[in-house]
Amino acid sequence: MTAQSNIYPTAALQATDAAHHLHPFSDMKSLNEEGSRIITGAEGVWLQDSDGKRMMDGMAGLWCVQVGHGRKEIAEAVSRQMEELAYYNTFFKTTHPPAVALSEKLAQLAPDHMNRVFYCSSGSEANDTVFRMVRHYWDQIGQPAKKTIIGRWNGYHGSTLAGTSLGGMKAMHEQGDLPVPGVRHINQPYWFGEGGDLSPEEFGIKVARELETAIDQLGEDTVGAFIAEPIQGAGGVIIPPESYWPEIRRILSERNILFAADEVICGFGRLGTWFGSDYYGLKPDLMPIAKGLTSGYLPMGGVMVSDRVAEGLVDKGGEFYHGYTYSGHPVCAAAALASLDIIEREGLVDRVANDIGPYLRERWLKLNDHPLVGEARMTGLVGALELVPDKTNRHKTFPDTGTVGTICRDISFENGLVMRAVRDSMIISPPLVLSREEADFLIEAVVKTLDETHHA
Ligand code: PXG
Repeated sequence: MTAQSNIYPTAALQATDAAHHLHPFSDMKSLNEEGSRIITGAEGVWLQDSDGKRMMDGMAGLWCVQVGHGRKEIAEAVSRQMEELAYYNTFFKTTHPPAVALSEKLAQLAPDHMNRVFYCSSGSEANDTVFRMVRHYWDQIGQPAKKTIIGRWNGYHGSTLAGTSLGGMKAMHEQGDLPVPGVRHINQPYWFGEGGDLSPEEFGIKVARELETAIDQLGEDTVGAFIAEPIQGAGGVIIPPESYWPEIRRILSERNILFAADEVICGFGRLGTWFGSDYYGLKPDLMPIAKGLTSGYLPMGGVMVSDRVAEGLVDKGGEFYHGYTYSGHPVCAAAALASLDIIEREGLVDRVANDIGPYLRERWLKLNDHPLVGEARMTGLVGALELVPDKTNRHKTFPDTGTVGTICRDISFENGLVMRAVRDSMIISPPLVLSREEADFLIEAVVKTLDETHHA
């Protein structure tokens, strides 16, 4: 990265930003008082801000920059596609080469029984598509009563009406009378926070069986689908106990409902497999994807569809009245193809499984010894640290939830590492190109940050 420090008028940009820009998920009053951090450039796993400060991007942007920042191959592919065909739609019996090529590529990468994709521009739109597709599918095959979708408390599926509703973020539901009708929630497999005195394995079985109970209470003939992230991301990197997914798989195999695995974060190598579903041996009917699909270089999402669902959507005939102006956008598709090409060429998925993933995990799990850490967990390249007031007692939490997490996050920034705080846990999800030296830097920055937070 060329060092262009201090050529940006930070204060003036902050003032204009405060005057005109409403940020997502932000308390605008306090943000405007404090001033936004202005990111001006990025290369590999490193960010640079308007004051010339260099920081490691421990969150891969927002869980999406799989191939790292500043990849010329993507910029060039995008530029070429812009010149050739910057936009055309995929409605009204048309398509274009990038959409065709990407669809074929995704069908090749996805689990064997998933061979089709419906495009949109984000993970939220992907889950709105899931919502409508589930109902359309059951209508098509003559079971229109199967409308209810079961999600999980503290799951995250986006910010649109359907995304918010399927997700289980109570604070989001409270703003505007959500969820919409026809959505139910069961508990999440969050052993550290909610497992009580059960062992992780007992707890995994217990919460999985809530799915069985919910289906039976609602009546199997009224339930259309269950939606879940293989590992919950925004909810705090909730890695389920080992007993959880096998028990869910059993329940799904005995009940006739669809399963949507939300792969927006777990997809494209994050867990050391192409999809989280591969990691856990799941057999989804629908797979919402976004983020890592283009490594965040351009906005694109989609829903991968199983052959079973395609029977209802395709073979039965009839139009699905659903689609977006930018469904399959040629330039976004070109970015996706270029990013997937890098992931394949550089063997990034295998690297996460067998090289940098285990390397970072071994060091991350040692953080369990720190006096502030109740649990360190990591799968692939996504991890969390539970900060606690008393490491001998998992049930004790800080009195003002979120305060210590926020302090720790701010100290981490100062130490040159961007981590995300969820309540009082610290999250990392770095780019898949992270080197061993960079992993060492990350761990050192975390140790320093934990020490300083502990003494703050
Ligand atoms: N599903 C999952 C599993 C997600 O993590 C979405 C859907 C929605 O995607 P879009 O592209 O509409 O944002 C997400 C997004 C955070 C954070 O702070 C997480 C997400 C988005 C923004 C912030 O952890 N996840």
